[in-house]
Amino acid sequence: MRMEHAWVVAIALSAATFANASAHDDFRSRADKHAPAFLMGDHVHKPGEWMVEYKYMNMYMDDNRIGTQTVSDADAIAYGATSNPVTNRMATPQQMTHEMHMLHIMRGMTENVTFYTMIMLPSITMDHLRGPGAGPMEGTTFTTHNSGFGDTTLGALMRLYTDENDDWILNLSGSIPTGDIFRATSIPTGSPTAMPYPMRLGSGTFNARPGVTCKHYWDFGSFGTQFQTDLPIGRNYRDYSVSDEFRLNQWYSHLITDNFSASIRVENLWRTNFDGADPMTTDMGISTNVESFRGGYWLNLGIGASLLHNGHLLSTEIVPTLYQDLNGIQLETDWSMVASWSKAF
Ligand SMILES: [Cu+2]
Repeated sequence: MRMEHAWVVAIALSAATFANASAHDDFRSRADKHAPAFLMGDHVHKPGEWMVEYKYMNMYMDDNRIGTQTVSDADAIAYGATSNPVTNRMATPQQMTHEMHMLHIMRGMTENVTFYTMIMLPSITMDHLRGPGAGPMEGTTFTTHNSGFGDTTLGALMRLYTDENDDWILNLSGSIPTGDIFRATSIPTGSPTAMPYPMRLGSGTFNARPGVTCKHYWDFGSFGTQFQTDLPIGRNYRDYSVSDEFRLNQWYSHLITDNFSASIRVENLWRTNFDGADPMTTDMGISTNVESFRGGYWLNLGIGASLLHNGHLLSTEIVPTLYQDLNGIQLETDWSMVASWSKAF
């Protein structure tokens, strides 16, 4: 094809897309215009339009699990005495609360390209029980806490295809390592020791975060499917890298009215173990320092609702974990919840 012809085709295609987009605004202005609250990267904005979202997430983890089996704190310490590698000699984690405040800003650049950023503020609390390695302190408990900036995500959402009822959106994004990965605490032993892996605020690496979302709208609701990854590139300055993460989601949102919807979502989540090792965690006195005890599979259910009022979108989701199969011994995830406010300008 000659160059002039290519331009004519390109202009005609973008004109067609633009015409379509204006004609099918109805479906994209209802309570189900965004995916359920936990998800991101599922929609684009009009050129020049901004969106601001505040999101609060809370993940609650209580009790340890070996593979698919929940165990007591005493059994967690006993398991660590013979596991490969040996661990939990100093202490075992008992429970963790992982809170996250997130600011999400989007801006439509063209009809089919939207830029976005996510700024994260995690707040992490973990309770522990001391083991036989703690000598006279064995059987006592302690709590550690960490909070601050997490990693920051930047990206572009590219709408590959759209018609009256459908959107296909490619998420090209990555995170930059703004979250601290090396803080010490004196709480467990009286002298400074490095925070274990799950207590750290960031990955320490640049991560690639590609994903893809397909949505289909009906008069009565919408269906979506999303594949989203989080892939650390290389190792961080502490000489390790966190899990590769793969999330596959399917959801259905049902419109009760145009301004109120209820959703059900199923998430499959896979994580690999960590690579490398922080030199400060080679003493694996606690299972949260073991790189080979980080991966696994989780099956999550999301039950959500969204309310659209005067342009404000309020969304919430309760996310029980239905099934999980964890490498080695780890804290099990019981449930998560998320609440979000967003508005487009
Ligand atoms: Cu948005």
